[in-house]
Amino acid sequence: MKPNPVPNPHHHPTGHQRPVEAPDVDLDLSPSHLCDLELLTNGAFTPLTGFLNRADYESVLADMRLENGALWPMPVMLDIPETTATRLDAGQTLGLRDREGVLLATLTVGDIWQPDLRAEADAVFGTTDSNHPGVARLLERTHSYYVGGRVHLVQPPLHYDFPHLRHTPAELKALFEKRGWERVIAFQTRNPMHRVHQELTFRAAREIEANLLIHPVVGLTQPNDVNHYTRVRCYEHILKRYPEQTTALSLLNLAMRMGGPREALWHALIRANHGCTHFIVGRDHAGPRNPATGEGYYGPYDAQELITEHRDEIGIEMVPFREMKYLETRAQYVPVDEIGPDDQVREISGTEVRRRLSEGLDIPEWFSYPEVVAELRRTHPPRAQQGFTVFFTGLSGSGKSTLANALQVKLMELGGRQITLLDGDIVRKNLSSELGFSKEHRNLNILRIGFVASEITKNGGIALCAPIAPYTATRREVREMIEPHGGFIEVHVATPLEVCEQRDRKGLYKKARQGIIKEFTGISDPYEEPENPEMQIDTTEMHPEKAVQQILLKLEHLGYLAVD
Ligand code: PPS
Repeated sequence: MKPNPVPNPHHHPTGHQRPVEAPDVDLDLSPSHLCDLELLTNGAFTPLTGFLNRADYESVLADMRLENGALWPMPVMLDIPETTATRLDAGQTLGLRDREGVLLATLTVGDIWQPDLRAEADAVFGTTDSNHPGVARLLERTHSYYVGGRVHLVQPPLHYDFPHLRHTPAELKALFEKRGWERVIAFQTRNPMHRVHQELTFRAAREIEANLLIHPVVGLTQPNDVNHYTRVRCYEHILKRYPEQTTALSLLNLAMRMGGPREALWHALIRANHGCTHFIVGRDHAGPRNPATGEGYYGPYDAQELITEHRDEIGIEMVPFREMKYLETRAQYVPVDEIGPDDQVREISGTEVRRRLSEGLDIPEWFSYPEVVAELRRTHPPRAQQGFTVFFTGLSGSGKSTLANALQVKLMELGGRQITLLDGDIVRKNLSSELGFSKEHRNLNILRIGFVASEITKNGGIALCAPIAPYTATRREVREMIEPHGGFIEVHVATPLEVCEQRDRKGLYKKARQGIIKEFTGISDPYEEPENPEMQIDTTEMHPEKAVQQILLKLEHLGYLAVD
């Protein structure tokens, strides 16, 4: 097949470049800002014209409306560090740049303020629990200032991946028009589509006599989701399973917040802006589960209820999705309310799919099309072929380095994968030589380790990390960087402070007690104990060899060492 040499002109920077005056201040946008900016400037977030100013923000939090009364459930905010905020004044121009420094848009500075992020979390997500991914991002990864103001596009962000599947709302409307599609039902997803999704979308479209738009989110989703490259290849396969000319696929560069009902209402408005007339909303739409309890943060049908409350003003009709299940007895999927007492239901949960992929086990054809399963297997090889990171955390002198070194030798003895040891001291010498021990510097140090370990893991190697890593939020961030690429095994080396201090191998505790070393972990600086580590090891009584055996058994149990 000939490669497509001419990218879509709507995504090509040179086609749109105009000379612009140099902005007063510049800002490098984060991945989620980039998503928001794209949808703000291409019409997907109509009626917004920029990042929210303070009055709109407060009104959205309180009433899900802009100050002028327009329904808008989700704050779209530009957070900036204090160093940028103090250099900005209302009326100035802020340059919004991508990661390469390309100027994508300018913002005419309106309000600059310090938001109460906990109040925002409570209003938008109904919780301040950091196990909720939207809350975690808001409370742990948001700068302390917001700046609002109208944005002016300089050039749209450029996408090199799947340009043929990206459409602005105007392009999508034109496509529907060209194909003569008057009723279009949109299906939102952040997961691979299996047979059940194909069945339910096909049924929904047939029942309301509409054409179908598969409209997956490819911006930001949950940290552990299947990456969008793999998903899009799966969607392209499944598209061929619909009757020809009935269904289209388009990618939405949305940064999801996982805000359940508010998010679902927002999704509906976005689909209305893309020219869709109907929108499928199922159970638990955009609602994450609390990993600590396994429970959802929202009622399974809260999203449907909230949309129903606003049905008259959203400009799109919701099609509530009835859950469907596969009946062995009838060899087909049917809505749950049509299942009889003698029908034999078959089910495979998402967790079970991941288990089967990670162990290289069969996934039956009634559950997913073989070409979709093959695609998933390409990116999710069995665990025995994946990379992984063992992340030791604990006090100075707890035994992290000893265990990491011993584990390295044992793993080398087993062979098979390349191993890199990222010990606290080694890293501080090579990667982080300019850093001290303030909270900020420690976090920077850990994120660097996380970055290197995630690259190693992604490439199928083993990273053994052994820093103190005293802060829970940073350890979580590292986990989120690594888990999409392979294993992350957090080992809390829980040797008590008294024992570490008694050992005092490097004489540091003595100096810390004398005040010669400041900010010393456990003495004059905090250590937040891990809440749910994969393993906890106290080296007070345990010989390193025994401890390493336990880690090896754990790795084997998780499937990372299995021979195939
Ligand atoms: S952190 O918090 O994860 O960034 O720390 P880390 O990079 O692991 O570095 C810890 C090693 O530095 C020595 N050291 C200190 N530790 C804690 N607090 C203070 N103030 C401090 N100053 C120096 C210490 O030897 C640590 O090594 P380990 O192997 O943990 O004993």
